Amino acid sequence: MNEIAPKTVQGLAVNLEAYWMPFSHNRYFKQHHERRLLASAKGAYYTTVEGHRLFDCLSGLWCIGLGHGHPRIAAALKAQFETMDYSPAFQMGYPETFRLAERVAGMAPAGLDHVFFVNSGSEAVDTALKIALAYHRVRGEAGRIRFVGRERGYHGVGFGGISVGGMVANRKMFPSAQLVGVDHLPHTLNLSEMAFSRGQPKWGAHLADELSRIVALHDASTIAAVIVEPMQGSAGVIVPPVGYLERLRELCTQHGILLVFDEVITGFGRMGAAFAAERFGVVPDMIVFAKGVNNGAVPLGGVIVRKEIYDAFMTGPEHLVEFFHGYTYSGHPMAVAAAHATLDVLEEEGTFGRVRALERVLEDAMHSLEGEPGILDIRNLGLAAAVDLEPVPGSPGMRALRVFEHGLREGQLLRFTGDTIAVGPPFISTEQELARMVDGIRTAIRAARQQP
Ligand code: PXG
Ligand code: PLP
Repeated sequence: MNEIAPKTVQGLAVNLEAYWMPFSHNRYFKQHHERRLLASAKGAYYTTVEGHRLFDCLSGLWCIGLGHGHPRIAAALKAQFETMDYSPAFQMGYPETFRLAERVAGMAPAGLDHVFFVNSGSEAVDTALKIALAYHRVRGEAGRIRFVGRERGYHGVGFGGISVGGMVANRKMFPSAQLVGVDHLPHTLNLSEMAFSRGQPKWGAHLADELSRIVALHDASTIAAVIVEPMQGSAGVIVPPVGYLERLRELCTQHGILLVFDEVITGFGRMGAAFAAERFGVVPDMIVFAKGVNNGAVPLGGVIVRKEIYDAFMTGPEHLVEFFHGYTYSGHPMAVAAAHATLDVLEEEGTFGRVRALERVLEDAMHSLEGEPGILDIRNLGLAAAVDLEPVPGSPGMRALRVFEHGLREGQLLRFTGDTIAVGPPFISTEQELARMVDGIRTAIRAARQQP
């Protein structure tokens, strides 16, 4: 028997102790779980175990743009389970998975037309990095082994992803386990130049030229790929400066380096387009996706690659495996079914246009917080925005935690990380809901300032 002292939630037959929660303050949560245990969800709202309704200000963790419990997705999942719950991914096929690959490729910029399926953003990132290394190798450029990521980038938690990622807390425990040969571009957030920018900041395109420095240092012939989030999500909605991604593209093309866009957050509608690549008019060589592809219903991710990349692997005896990589659940039929239903709804309801219209509403509402006490910056793009708060002196992270907790009392489930509050509301949100959300944030910010 396990002797750990139980911390039972009053009135609920649940002991919180055994579950080691991901990316969470476990001890604090287990003592302060009021309004934080969720019982159910429908549309843009959760209901807590105490019966409070919470507006889902981050669409889950950026993944359920169409809202919870969408009837089309529910029906697709039920039908799929009854037809075929699982099919082996290796050396066998399921037509719906092939059809999904074609659909996803059809939404990507021209030229990106082959899709590898995985089950999460982290797996998708590691897959893209492996494809990059193997691609250069099969083409006889085995010396291209280096990667370039970016400060404050988030590329999941695989060993590859934390290596190219730029969040020190995610990296510092694992120096021995990181890929060798990774450089990081500087991040583009500079408040003295761009605080309170609406949409893309005008300053900062020159920061892409740091890639030239890295190339000059190591020589292009050693660099496999550059990976960036077109808009940095987890770091708190850091929006690319005008011209920045274009410059990265030029430099990568000039030096034969693959450009990978990690669109785990930006893909499938968040930017008011199928992909940020489309929104910014910059075409990478690979797109990493997850989350929104099937509205977060069943874990699913993937990598979209250019034909030339796929074709480079298609050599050697035809009866042999070309790429030794894949997951038990690659292209899981349940995930695929949820994706078809999601893409049907996105298309039929013209969701990307709706996001573009709501973007202006969210921008105005969020920037109306400027002038509230202790706000250092407000940023936005697509249906995403963030507010940087002045930290409580000597206690980083405390201010945003307090705003988060006051937000719960205001009926708003906010996302906080460090002293940044991020929002990415569902695509189905109404203008009134966005206004209420921002009112809730305003009240929460003021209330948090009252605490010592
Ligand atoms: N790349 C990017 C750009 C991401 O945003 C991942 C990879 C990893 O995906 P998985 O599925 O392995 O978690 C992500 C995930 C937040 C938040 O609050 C962001 C993510 C996950 C959870 C919370 O910003 N991004
Ligand atoms: N570990 C063991 C022992 C396995 O047999 C497998 C898959 O067969 C894995 C790990 C990898 O699991 P997955 O394919 O779900 O990533």
